[in-house]
Amino acid sequence: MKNRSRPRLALHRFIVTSVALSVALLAAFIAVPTHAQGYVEGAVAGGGAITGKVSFPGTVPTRKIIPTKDTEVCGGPRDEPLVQVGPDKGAQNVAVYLTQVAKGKPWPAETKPPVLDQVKCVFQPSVLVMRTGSLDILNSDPVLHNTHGYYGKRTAFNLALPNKDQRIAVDLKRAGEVRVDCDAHGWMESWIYVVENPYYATTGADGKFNIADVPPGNYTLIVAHPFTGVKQQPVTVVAGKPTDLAIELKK
Ligand SMILES: [Cu+2]
Repeated sequence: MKNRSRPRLALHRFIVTSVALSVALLAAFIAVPTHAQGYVEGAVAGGGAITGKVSFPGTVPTRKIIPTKDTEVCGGPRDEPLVQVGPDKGAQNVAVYLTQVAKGKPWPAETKPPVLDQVKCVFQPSVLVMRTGSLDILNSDPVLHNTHGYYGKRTAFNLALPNKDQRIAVDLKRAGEVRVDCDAHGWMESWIYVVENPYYATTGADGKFNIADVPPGNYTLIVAHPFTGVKQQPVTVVAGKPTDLAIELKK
């Protein structure tokens, strides 16, 4: 009997060792620093700016929102514009950012993590651009929000925030698009674009943006909005000059 049990013991040890090794390997992967690798910060010689205006021509599309609960906080039925468009057709809250930049200006000094707030059952902001790392989810309402973020179909975070002024930090570990819903209020939606380099902006109320200190060269500018999706635009930056773009948002 003893002899028979030995191979079993050996097998058992092998399994235990393998599991321990796998856990150690997994831990090594998880321990990767939260900020994206690959972008090199440094001084920019002869940098140029990318400036421009994003406009949305035509009729502003709307959707009907009919809150079915918490109406004392969330409000009543209404039509909400799907794009925030100003008087000169300028589209607000559009994310613009460069992809695949190997090196360039340093990231801005970090003070506090960005905040995704929930006010009267609406996410604020509706579009957020940030680097990988910490994001504060805040509930400014006296009702439960169940804030649920996704990279594609995969959950990035899923938080119940039952109390007013409750704040929970989450960690967005990789670049990409994160859609945020509220499982308690079906109409709530926000988009976070997690970027790999500091060349990004969101458009202001006039639709304008400015991305400064870009090293001369050819780039791809991403223009992203929840309604129109993600579009790419080639852009060439010349030393010391602004490159001005007129971008039309189209569905
Ligand atoms: Cu909610």
